[in-house]
Amino acid sequence: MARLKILYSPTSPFAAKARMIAAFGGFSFDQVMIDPSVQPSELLEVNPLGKVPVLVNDEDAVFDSRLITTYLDELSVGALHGDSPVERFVSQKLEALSDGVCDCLLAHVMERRLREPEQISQSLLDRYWGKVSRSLSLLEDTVPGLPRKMSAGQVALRCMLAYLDLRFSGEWEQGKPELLRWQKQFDADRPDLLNYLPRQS
Ligand SMILES: N[C@@H](CCC(=O)N[C@@H](CS)C(=O)NCC(=O)O)C(=O)O
Repeated sequence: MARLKILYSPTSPFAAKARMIAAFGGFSFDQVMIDPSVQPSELLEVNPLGKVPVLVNDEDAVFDSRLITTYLDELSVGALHGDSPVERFVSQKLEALSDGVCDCLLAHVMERRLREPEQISQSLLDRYWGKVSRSLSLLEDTVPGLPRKMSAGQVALRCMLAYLDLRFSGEWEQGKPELLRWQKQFDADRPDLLNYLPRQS
């Protein structure tokens, strides 16, 4: 198989997830760091949406991150989401929820970053945070029941928690002992994957 290349930015939770899932699946890949805020031609040539991550092989460019997971899962004959239909559904749902939280967190960051202070909509920020907060409560109840065997969905969850730590440190952890415990266990189980977590460049 042709060598894979993943275009990423260091702070992106979606790009972190794509790289981590590729590593989790045992794929070798090259990483190309991109600054999507300047929409470089190298990015637009492979993704007209101008977003990272993009996975590139000899034949095609794959985006968005959920499709990258699906693509890598198919190449691994289903090893990333799990064997049984139930396992696969649990993993895919966890990925969908984690990605949805990242969408809200990113929108929250952008609302504050791109607008003049007097134009920032507090009701929009509250709406985004409500979605995040409800999702974290559901995950707090869910993680104790997750299997120890790691799945792509669990990798997506770990990336989402790392993005919370990066942008909302001190604002989400209260009342979340199970999530914090789960995160610690993930890090102990797979220290090799932690290099890819979103971080300030
Ligand atoms: N749903 C997409 C979201 C990707 C995304 O929003 N990427 C951000 C970085 S976190 C980006 O590239 N933004 C640049 C832009 O929107 O112009 C995915 O899962 O890949």
